[in-house]
Amino acid sequence: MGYWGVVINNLKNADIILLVLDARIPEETRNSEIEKRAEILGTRIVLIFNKADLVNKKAIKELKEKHKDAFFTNSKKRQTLLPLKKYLNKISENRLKALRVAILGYPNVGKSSILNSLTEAKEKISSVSGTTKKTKWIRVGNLRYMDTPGVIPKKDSKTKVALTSSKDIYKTEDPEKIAFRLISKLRKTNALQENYRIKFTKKDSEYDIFLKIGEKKKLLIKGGEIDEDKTARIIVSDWQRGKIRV
Ligand SMILES: Nc1nc2c(ncn2[C@@H]2O[C@H](COP(=O)(O)OP(=O)(O)OP(=O)(O)O)[C@@H](O)[C@H]2O)c(=O)[nH]1
Ligand SMILES: [Mg+2]
Repeated sequence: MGYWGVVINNLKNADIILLVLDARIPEETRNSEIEKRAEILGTRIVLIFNKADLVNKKAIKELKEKHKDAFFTNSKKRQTLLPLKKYLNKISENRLKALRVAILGYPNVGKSSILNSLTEAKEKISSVSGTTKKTKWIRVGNLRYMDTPGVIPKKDSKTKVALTSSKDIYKTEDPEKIAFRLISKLRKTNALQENYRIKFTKKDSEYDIFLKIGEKKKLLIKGGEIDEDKTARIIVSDWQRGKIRV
């Protein structure tokens, strides 16, 4: 079965879908292919804004207002999963058959971490994307959870895939392009100033900001110039590994 076939199969075997998003970039980590297909099948989708610990309170508040039915989690802290657990228990309680809960989303958003925190499962988690290779079922009482490999929409560009932490930056060509895109996104927040302790103004280009980070981190090549390849990989890697809060 091809990749999309596996996804369809997972969707068909689910009574409810937990679509896990990276709360730092929720729009980029939604998946319209999955959402459309779920709508056709009539399967309920619940949005989970995971890695909420990496997002400032004001932004979380705005997201909560916009997505009243969603859940906000830090899957490393079990108690943040309690409202979701309660919600699932409630819908599963009077069912004759166990409620099948599929955990779907981009690679690396924290699907397996969520499963581990919702249950006593000990699925492998890692900052390297593509950790979960096969669909796996875990049964707890009247709930059957399905952990799934991450899904990247077919139409996604390479840059977007790297931004969503789905492709390891050390295995990517042209890391500068991805770093510039990330800087362009993050410069609207205080994330870069706070994380790298740099200062810049509206007049600075993405490239200027990029060089300031390389300089601050002393990423130099012989002759004192900034090592641009290394700087790009470090910035994107920091992002992918959750070291940059927004
Ligand atoms: N800060 C933070 N990091 C998280 C959170 N959830 C997961 N992570 C980290 O994100 C990385 C990916 O977590 P996984 O649970 O392996 O993600 P996944 O979606 O199962 O990934 P694949 O199996 O590759 O599709 C790991 O380094 C986790 O420690 C969270 O809520 N907050
Ligand atoms: Mg996984």
